[in-house]
This record gives sequence, C-alpha cells and structure tokens, in this order.
Amino acid sequence: MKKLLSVLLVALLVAGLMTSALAGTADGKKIALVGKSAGNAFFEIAAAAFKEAGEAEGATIDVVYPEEATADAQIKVLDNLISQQPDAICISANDFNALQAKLEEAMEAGIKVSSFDSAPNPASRQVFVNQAGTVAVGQALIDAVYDLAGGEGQWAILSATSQASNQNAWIAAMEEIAKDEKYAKLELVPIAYGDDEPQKSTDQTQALLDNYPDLKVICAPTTVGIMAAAKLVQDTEGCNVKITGLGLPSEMLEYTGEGKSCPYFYLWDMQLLGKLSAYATIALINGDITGAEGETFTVEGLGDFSITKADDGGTEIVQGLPLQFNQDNIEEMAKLY
Ligand code: RAM
Repeated sequence: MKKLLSVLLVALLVAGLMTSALAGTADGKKIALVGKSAGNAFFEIAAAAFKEAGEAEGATIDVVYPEEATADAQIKVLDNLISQQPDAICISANDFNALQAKLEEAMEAGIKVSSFDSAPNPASRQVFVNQAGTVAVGQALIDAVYDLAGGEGQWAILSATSQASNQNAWIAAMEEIAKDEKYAKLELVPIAYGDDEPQKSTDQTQALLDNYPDLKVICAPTTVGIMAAAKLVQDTEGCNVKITGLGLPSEMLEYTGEGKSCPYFYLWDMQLLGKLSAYATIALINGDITGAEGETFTVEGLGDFSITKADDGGTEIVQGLPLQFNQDNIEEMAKLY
C-alpha cells in the first residue's frame, strides 16, 4: 500500500511538472502583443484575454498598437520593441511580406516571434495561432453568400486593408472554392476596402449599393466592415441586400436575426484566441515548442493543440472551427464578446 501510494505520488508530481512545463511558467518574462490597429474592439477583446492568461503565468504583457493599419506603422512599433528586448513578440500582421526584415531582426536578437489572427510570412514567424482554418472560414463564408443570394446573382466583398494577410487569405480561399460548378451562378463584383475604419467602410458600402443596384449580398470578413455595412443597409429604407461575414456578436446584436440586415455571420471564440496565443508564446519562450510541424502542446483547462503545416507553407496552431452567430444565439454570445 505504501509503495502504491508513493508510486501514485511520483506519478502525480511528474504529471504536475509536465503540465506546468507544457503550459509554461513565465515569471519575469516580458511579452509584447502587437495588434493591426488601435480602436478596434476585436483586438481589445483578444488583448484582454491574452493579458489575463499571460499575467496569471507571471509575465508582463505590453499591448502596443501601430498608428495606422499599415506595415510601415508596425515596423516603427517593432523597431521600438526590439530596442527594449522583450522575451517575445506576438503580432497580428498588416502585411504578409513587408514585416519580414524587421521580424527576422527581432529573432536574430533572441526575441521569440509568434503571430495570431493575421500571419506574417513563414520566414517572419516561429508559429501562428490561426483562429479557425483558412479554408474552413472561406467555406463557411462562400456557403453563406450562396445561401443568402439564393444560389445566384451579384455579391460583393467589403474587406479591411488591401494588404491584410488574414483577409486576403480568406478571400483567396473563397475565390478558390467558388470555382466549383455549384457556385457558377454567383457573380463577384470588384472587392471594396474599408481599411478597418468605420467611416471608410460605410462609404465603401454606400458605393457598392450605388454602383450595383442588383447586388444581393455583401460579405465583410472584418468585424469593422460587417458592422458598418449591416448598419448602413438596415438604416436604408427599401434596401434588401443581405450582409454576412465575420463579426463580433456584441457589435452585431442590433443587426442580426430575422428581419434584420444580417441573418447570420461567423467568428470564433475570442477569449480562446487571446489565451491560446498567450500560452503558445510562453511555450515558445520556454522552449516547450519551437514551432515545428508535429509538435504538440497542452494547456490545462483549454485542451491539446498540435502544430500543423499551414496553407502558406509555415506552421500554425488551429484553434478550432468558425462559429455561427444567428437569431438563436446572438443575445447570449453578445454578452461574451
Ligand atoms: C477585424 C480585423 C481582424 C480580423 C477580424 C475578423 O477586426 O481585421 O484582423 O480577424 O476583423
């Protein structure tokens, strides 16, 4: 009995050690989290969850936003951060290729580089936390467009900036899937860019409504864009265009459901995105993962995650599947994020 107890004790101790090593303890570590732009609730929600998880592990989290949603503005932020030598930088990139030299400089200086939400190219990062698979998001969105358009007619995309790597990856996935015969009667008009600015997104939506009177659906794969488009369409008397895309339930509550401009839209668990990004970054700092394909990663209470090959040739941790928000769940979900 005594022997059994001590075996159990050792097993528990080992399990305890393993869990904390895998989850990562980050006492005294400094992590900088860089969003795409300031004033966007999406990044504020993700950053709050990132901060909470990182601080619970003992890290100091510095949340920094560029002056505008461009690569140049992020390069300025990175320059400043590199001189401060944090242990890691976790970034949502405004451009796929343009940050490479700066992020390589950071890695050469011994700073770990992870990314979340919007990936810089594979050479610029060690790992990417992808909130939902790129193809899975593309599939959900094109199927929503097909459904809301009744299978045929004109549709539009209202994107963020023209350089945003996440929006461009989702748009490419949608366009690829739309080559299938099933979607042959859908006609995509030229893509509009609202730059993740509310006013510009509203103006671009108005231009789409003016220029394409037969438009049936606008798909906005950006939380700023979908809210602006849904509001404008809902406030425009007699306008029957349907809105879908990626949005925050808290920002879409007024516009979602039967008789509203947006019947349904998608996103992912925002708290999980922030937390998983924090834990992945800490695991990178502690050497529990290097970002190589095939590595696995356990976070107590959140589950097991694996590092897989991303569509862009780098590696990623896919958080889960896109979630649909509609008449039935919007009120509950709007309380969360
Ligand atoms: C905006 C940003 C962000 C994107 C969401 C869906 O808030 O562009 O990068 O992931 O929309």
